[in-house]
Amino acid sequence: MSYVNEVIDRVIRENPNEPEFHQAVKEVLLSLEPVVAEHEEQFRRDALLERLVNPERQVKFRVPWIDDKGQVRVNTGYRVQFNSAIGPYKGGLRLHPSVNLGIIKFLGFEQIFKNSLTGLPIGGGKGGSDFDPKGKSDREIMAFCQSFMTELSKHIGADTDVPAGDIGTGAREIGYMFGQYKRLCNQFTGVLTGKGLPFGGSLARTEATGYGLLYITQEMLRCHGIDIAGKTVCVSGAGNVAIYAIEKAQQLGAKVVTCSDSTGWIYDPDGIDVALLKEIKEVKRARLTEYLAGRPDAQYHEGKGVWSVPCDIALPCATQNELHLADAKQLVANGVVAVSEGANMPTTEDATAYLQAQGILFLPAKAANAGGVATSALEMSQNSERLHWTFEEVDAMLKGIMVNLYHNVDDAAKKYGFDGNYVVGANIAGFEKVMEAMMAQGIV
Ligand code: NDP
Ligand code: 2IT
Repeated sequence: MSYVNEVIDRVIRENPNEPEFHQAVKEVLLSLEPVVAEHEEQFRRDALLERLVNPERQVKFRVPWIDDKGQVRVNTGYRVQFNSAIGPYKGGLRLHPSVNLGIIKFLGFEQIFKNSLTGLPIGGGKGGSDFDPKGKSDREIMAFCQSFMTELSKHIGADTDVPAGDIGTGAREIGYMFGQYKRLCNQFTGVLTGKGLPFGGSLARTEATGYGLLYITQEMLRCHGIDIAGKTVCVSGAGNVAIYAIEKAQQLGAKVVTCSDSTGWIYDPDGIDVALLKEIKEVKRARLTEYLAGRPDAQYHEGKGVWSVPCDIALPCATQNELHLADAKQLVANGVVAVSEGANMPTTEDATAYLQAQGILFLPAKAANAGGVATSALEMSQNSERLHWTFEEVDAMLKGIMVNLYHNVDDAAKKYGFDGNYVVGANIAGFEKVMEAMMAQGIV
């Protein structure tokens, strides 16, 4: 059995009931076969892959908080500090009832390679809780965030581990967590990113993941002689990533006709009204059904369905494993040319394989959505020098990072004979720097 397969088997055996983590490890390690083949003896001796798939540290903790009725509630908090070979652990905090250790490990593992691809000095980590923010009052959100940070504060720091937002964690939650960290540690440092602008946040961080997704997708299309202007785009999700992906796609002249949340989806043949979507999701925190009140010609459907709408470009921006083989087949039948992942691992293994086999341009999450964490790293830089950069400066850097990232991924794929396979390209390009750093730092 190959070294890569031995390590995959061991991961599956030693981490039962963590299917998303197995999926992420398999995808990365199988892509690395050509690099591993070049260094097999040394990697085996140094157990490089075994170290890569084992988090440096993982903490799991109780998060008690009191709801508005005076009832004590208990959630579970996690922080997985996966790999610090190239910088302090960096990655978001997910607040969603589906969160468990396996989900956080899959996200933390992906984050290692994504962060490396940005070219910035950030290691990989992820955290979160099974707390469900839906339907909670502001006071309940604050109570949860303060309790969560009371424990998390013992494990993070501006030069150790810098969390940020993810599903369910936006500017409001980061604000409450930052306030509690400062109160407990008596330090005003860049310990979190995605902060509010008055207290160390970076301009363009809110927009960064969605904007970055469009910058890199535009570059990929440009290199294949395709102009994004005039194209029809389907987006899933209606959160931070989806909203700013829709906004930038429209600025670039494309027409986005769908978005979705966990209860249903919108088809708006005239193009999604982003101002209305922001009002519903960012201000009112309401359901997508409200969209129809402002756009009577749009359609609302219960359940899933955005991938049934004909489009040139598909941008899954909601959650993992949301684009299945049947969806991929429908997209291809409808003439899709590119799929870029705004969410983390939104496309199932078989759907990815199918899209690639059909010659669809497929940009995996760790390349496509790296603009968010890249801009978080720019927020860390601004915090360190205690300066603020303008929106235009940060946005220009983000664009430069995404364009470069595309070419690094494309070059890595070509170098190993996988021209156009950006899954292989991203995994190899992300891995090479981490591997070099791990080898240089000895057995740690
Ligand atoms: P948000 O919480 O802002 O939005 C998430 C959106 O996806 C909501 O519309 C939500 O609907 C929907 N959604 C979430 N979970 C599910 C589910 N299980 N089934 C169906 N729909 C679901 O999160 P983000 O936009 O920040 O994150 C979206 C994705 O992008 C995630 O995969 C995240 O890891 C990834 N990502 C985020 C980055 C960031 O900077 N925020 C950076 C890089 C990647 P509802 O509100 O109804 O639950
Ligand atoms: O998945 C991701 O890259 C994020 N949720 C953003 C992490 C960050 O530190 O900005």
